[in-house]
Amino acid sequence: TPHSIKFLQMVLKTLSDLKGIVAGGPRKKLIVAAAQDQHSLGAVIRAWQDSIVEPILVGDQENIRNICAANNYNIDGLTIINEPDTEAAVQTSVKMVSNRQGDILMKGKVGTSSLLKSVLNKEWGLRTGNLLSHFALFEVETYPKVIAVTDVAMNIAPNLQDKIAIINNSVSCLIKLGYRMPKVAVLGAVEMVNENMEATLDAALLSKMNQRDQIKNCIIDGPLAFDNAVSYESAQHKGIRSEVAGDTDLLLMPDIEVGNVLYKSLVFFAKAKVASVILGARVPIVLTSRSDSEQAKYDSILLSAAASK
Ligand code: COD
Repeated sequence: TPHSIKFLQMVLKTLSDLKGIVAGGPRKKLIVAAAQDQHSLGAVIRAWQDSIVEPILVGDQENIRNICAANNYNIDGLTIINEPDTEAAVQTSVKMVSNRQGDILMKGKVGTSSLLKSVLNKEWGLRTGNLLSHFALFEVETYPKVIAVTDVAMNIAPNLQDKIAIINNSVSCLIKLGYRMPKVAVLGAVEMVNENMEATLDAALLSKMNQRDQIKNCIIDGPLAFDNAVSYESAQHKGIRSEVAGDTDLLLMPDIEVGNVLYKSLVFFAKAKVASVILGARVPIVLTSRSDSEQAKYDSILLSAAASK
């Protein structure tokens, strides 16, 4: 598009482009909390063999060794800190990152809320004063580039201030991935401001704040409905004049239900590939869920390595 040419926009076409961004850089120290999980171990060991991370596995050593033996993972030379108790393994992992012994934190066989509670611990957690938010990248056949989506997993019902923080976290990450002035679509059910739909009011405010440079380093437009956010044709059909419509890099979700359902429909119905990370803490956090594939966990490690630059 003319706009992209103006800013020499660099975009990711596929998730495998992430490897080009992190390969050859310094290895990141990856702390895995409760590492006794097969898919997590498979992904971590692959990223280790690719020289992208230096893992430190915290968890049930016997269990970790058994899983690796059963799957022919060669872990000679890998650091394991034996901590069979899950809660203690999480605490140890978070404290190691607090003490600057880790560049990335990853969730193993432990519940999401248990890890997040440790991360948010006021004495030894990983707070920075920023809002923490979830950032996901999807590769889907029907869109010509990777599309980022936030927040589909952490912030339940973000208010305007939270949405600004979520955009800022995401835009900083996109810039680390090589983007300049990423295009942000603030989603609603419709593209007109409707005073009964709060998402459309927030979207209009965010767009104006962006025009006035209160939110920088990106181009925000909204409200946009999903179709005109991702399709020029739909936008033209509706007569929408927008730099973002049809060329979105980042979709901002109104709340966790919309976000999570979109996430899962992309993966289950559209067979999208996904990588995700929690941003805004002292370090990026890989917090994939049990339903994510080993490939998704691997791609999420690459994304986190890029985000930790
Ligand atoms: N960023 C920074 N600080 C936060 C955040 C955040 N996103 N959320 C809470 N805090 C801080 C608060 O300021 C407070 O000091 C403390 O943490 C506790 O806050 P609560 O009581 O509002 O939070 P919790 O502990 O009840 O819940 C925090 C969760 C992140 C666990 C909660 O928001 C949550 O359950 N989110 C949804 C997670 C989920 O179920 N995802 C499903 C898809 S995988």
